[in-house]
Amino acid sequence: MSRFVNVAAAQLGPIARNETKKQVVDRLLAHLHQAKKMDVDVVVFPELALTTFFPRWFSEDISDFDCFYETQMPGPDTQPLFDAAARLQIGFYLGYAELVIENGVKRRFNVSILVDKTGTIVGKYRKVHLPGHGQDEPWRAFQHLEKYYFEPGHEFGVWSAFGGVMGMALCNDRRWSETYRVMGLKGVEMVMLGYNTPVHNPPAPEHDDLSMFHNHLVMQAGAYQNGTWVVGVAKAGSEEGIEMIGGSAIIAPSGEIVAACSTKGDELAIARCDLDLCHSYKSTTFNFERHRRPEAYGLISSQRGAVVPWA
Ligand code: CDT
Repeated sequence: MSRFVNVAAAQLGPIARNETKKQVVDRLLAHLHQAKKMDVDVVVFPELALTTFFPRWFSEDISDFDCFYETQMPGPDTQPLFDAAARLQIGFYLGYAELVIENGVKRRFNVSILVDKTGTIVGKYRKVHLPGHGQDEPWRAFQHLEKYYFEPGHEFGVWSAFGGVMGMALCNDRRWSETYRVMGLKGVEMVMLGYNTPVHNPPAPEHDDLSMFHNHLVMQAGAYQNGTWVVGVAKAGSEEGIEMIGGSAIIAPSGEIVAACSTKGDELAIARCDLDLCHSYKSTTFNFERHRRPEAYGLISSQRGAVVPWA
């Protein structure tokens, strides 16, 4: 049996700080139109795909940056994406910054949504693993203030869409095996994730040369170990003087990369993904019911940091 989903990894080149949301949405619409010509079912955009990666700058008053957040989805700037989805009969995953008022309190999250071919939101995910730091650290060549600009989400979900079990994650989530495993335990067949990864990591410059290797390593391992497709999509290139990795890739449940972007600009990588390929991994090597030993994994959910038992 085969259940095919045609997927596009819709990489974006840099988004300038002064680029308007309308200009960015026009770039996303160009991707949707081009993807439709190639019979794509769902287009995956990057993390924070509507703006520049603003957590690289500190502002004493957090609300100075409220212009980078969406207070409604769809909103006036993003409605054309939903209209195009319904008109073209094409779905999309979109990462953006969310600002909501809940119980009278302003809350900010780094989120993604999954939109189906009717232009309806079928799921929303709030990023769990926020990297970087929560205070101004001016010694850095540039900052990574996600812990300042966002609250963490608390759940990895899956949604029924495009004929399969779809999961969502965002950027740093892809480095953590727990991300994929929790979705794997919910039967995920395709994990969509957008990312913004600078080549240079100020606290660990010795890793810089390995940034692309690590990018693919974690996504390929997550795919194989959970028998799932993974679609990882970058915002790439030199954004406000910061070099971001590209390397957007579509990865099969075998762990193999089956399509990838080769530039640092706006580019589509497309693959015909058979969701039934997941079965051969989920029912053999990674038959969870048969082989997992949760009784040996208690620390994974009860303890955060590493503790040497005899120290
Ligand atoms: N956006 C995001 O999550 N980026 C991180 C950068 C880590 S370096 C502080 C990533 O994991 O790629």
